[in-house]
Amino acid sequence: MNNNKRPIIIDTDPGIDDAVALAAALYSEELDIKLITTVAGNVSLDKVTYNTLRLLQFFKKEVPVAAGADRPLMKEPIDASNVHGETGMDGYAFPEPNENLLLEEHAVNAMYKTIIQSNEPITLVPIGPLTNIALLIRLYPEVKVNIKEIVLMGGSTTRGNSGVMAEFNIHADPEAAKIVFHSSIPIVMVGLDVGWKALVYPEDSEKLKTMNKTGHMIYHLFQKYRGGSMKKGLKMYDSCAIAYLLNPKMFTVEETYVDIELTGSLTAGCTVTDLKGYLNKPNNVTVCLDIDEKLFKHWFLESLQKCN
Ligand SMILES: [Ca+2]
Repeated sequence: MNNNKRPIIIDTDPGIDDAVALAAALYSEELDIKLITTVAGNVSLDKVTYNTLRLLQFFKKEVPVAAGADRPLMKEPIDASNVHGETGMDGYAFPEPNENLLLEEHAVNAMYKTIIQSNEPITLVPIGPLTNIALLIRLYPEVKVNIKEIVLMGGSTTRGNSGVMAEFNIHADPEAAKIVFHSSIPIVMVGLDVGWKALVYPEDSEKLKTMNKTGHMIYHLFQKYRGGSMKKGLKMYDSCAIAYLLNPKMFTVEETYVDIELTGSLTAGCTVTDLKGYLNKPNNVTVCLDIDEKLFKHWFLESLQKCN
């Protein structure tokens, strides 16, 4: 194993765009995925865990998987099967999963052990609701010293995709997001501002179809994905978090203060991003404001080219 690889834990809810992000991460020479944890989000915990195991079997990659929270901390779950299909990954006949990769322990305990035992600080990459990460911080605050940063897909500095002002992952569990954003761990928010520009068009999808086995699989998932439309571009939200890990230079970022609206009658789940300093609070987040679309597209296709 290459010791220069960056150790990460991915917390995920596959989800079609999660599946694409996992492909890019699993075949990267620069990332060492120590653990994959699952969280209820796009679809139920059982389904996202099953999907994660099916993906690993498809990729022939052996990474331990631990199932986490089956619901948000406080609110009722939001169902996103209208975006990702009934199973969360409709459109492709996957092999049966390798259940041996599934740990018996809860995701939060598995994360704790992985972080505490690591010689090098771990980067957390949540690409679903932040329930597991919030529980980890509350149950085991001692892990903070060995977390390098949290690079998360979520939030928006402008409008939402789940509520008028709320992005799905934050909206799904705003209380968890509040705990994470106030944890004092360095946070990079890779949200809708960049996800809306990380687009895959029909001509890109056609390239994937014949690229390799993974490209073929993703091509078929894309036929069922409602994160945008193929004509106007499919949004690769979760892949942006992986892109940031590997190539932060393609992003325009700003350090600022971000808080989560919990009680707004119309705006609960909004990531209130104080770019002009009205709240006079210390910066707690590095916010991605823009992405170089051409560099992203190049990185995206090149990453999937490396897959089986
Ligand atoms: Ca996701």
